[in-house]
Amino acid sequence: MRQIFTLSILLLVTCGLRAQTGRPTAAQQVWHEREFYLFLHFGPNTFTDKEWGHGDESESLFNPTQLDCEQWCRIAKAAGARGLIITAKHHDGFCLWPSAYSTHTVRESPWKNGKGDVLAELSAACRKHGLVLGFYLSPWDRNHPQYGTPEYNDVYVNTMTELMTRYGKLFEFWWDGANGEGPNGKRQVYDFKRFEKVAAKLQPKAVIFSDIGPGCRWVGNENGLVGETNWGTLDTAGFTRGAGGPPYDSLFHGNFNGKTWIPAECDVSIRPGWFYHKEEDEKVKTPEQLMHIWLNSVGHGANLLLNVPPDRRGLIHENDSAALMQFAALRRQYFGKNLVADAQVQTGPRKQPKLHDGKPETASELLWKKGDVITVQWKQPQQLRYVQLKEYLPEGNNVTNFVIDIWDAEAKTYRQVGASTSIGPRKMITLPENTRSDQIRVRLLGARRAKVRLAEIEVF
Ligand code: FUL
Repeated sequence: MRQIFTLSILLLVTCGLRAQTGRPTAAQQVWHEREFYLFLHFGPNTFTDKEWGHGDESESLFNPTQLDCEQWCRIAKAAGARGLIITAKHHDGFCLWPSAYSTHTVRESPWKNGKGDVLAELSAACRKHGLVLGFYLSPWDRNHPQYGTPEYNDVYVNTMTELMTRYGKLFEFWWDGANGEGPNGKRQVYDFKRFEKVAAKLQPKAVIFSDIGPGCRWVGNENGLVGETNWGTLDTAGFTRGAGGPPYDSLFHGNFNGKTWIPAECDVSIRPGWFYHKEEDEKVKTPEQLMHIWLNSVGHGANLLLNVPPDRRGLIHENDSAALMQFAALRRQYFGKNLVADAQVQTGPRKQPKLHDGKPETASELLWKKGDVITVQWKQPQQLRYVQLKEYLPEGNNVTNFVIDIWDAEAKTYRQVGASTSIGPRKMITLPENTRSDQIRVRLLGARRAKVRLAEIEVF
């Protein structure tokens, strides 16, 4: 009896641990598919030209003249973004919704005579345009009188509850790491354990962003770049959010032996600042700069959160919108035609239809130790520039090392044109310019285990 009891405890513990052994949860798998979404920094700073408001800004400053969340959504959609995350509250404490737990909100502003709610308008627009929605709720609050006292944790939970119960399903929730002093000169000791519980209860499918997750991790920089070697796993033991976060290297690359799946999200602004400043109108990133970011974020298996701050009108500025449209056109031009559609894909004599059916949920098992090599063969030589591989997501990252060769018809031999390490959700390899061949092959040189499951191979 006792043995059975011990055995079941052991089983429970092992199964419990398995859920923690570095594989994405169902919610994280859905999150990975979001790939690219926009960040909206908007609030009093938009009107004062600051990046970090002090919290003493008058509510009367907040008065966008043409605020139009549908314009934001139309632009996001046309840019190929799948959603939006807005600063419901930044460090200055101003709430873009009429919170019952603050007196520093849209309700106290002249916008719509205090009857407006930016978040309600945005959630309606997102629903209409088929986009997902997320909120940034800064724990640091330079306005709230209770900041720096235990009561502020109640305030934070209450505002979080408003956000998580009023505006429909959220796909992500953002906990920024900044923790400065409040209006009374005190710093807050955040009750993150409690915040996590509330989030898990109210929005169990929302992925929570922070330096240590639990849903996804900061990548250690604000340039929109993640390491070419990018493990979805992270070790959080001993680390806290903010100043006590994991070292840069861990955030940038993940931890190969990390226990928990906490994948990277790359956040970056299309302008030098996070908030709109007129003097930055000519400093919007070019489509080529955005493409560089894309290849080094999405192309390395991370999600990309690109900030496009609305201006004082409450509109996305023409220059930002133009850059986004050209960036989308560039992606269509680069990745519009997957050449694998007209190719034979095999490992040895075995055809591998699941590797190029466009469905990441179907995968082929490869025995890399037995030398399984994927070959992609065309009837005619092709101009080749990018190869993208995807592992079967429910199993996390397993490949550790692979190379790409092309058949060199003149030299009658294979020639290596690319090599990399992790794959996970995605890995895009840029081949040398003017690569031309009728055959490429992918050789797996290392993995965590003898069998790996690949979901897709794409060639552009
Ligand atoms: C940082 C904040 O301090 C910045 O103002 C901005 O919101 C950025 C995304 O996160 O930590």
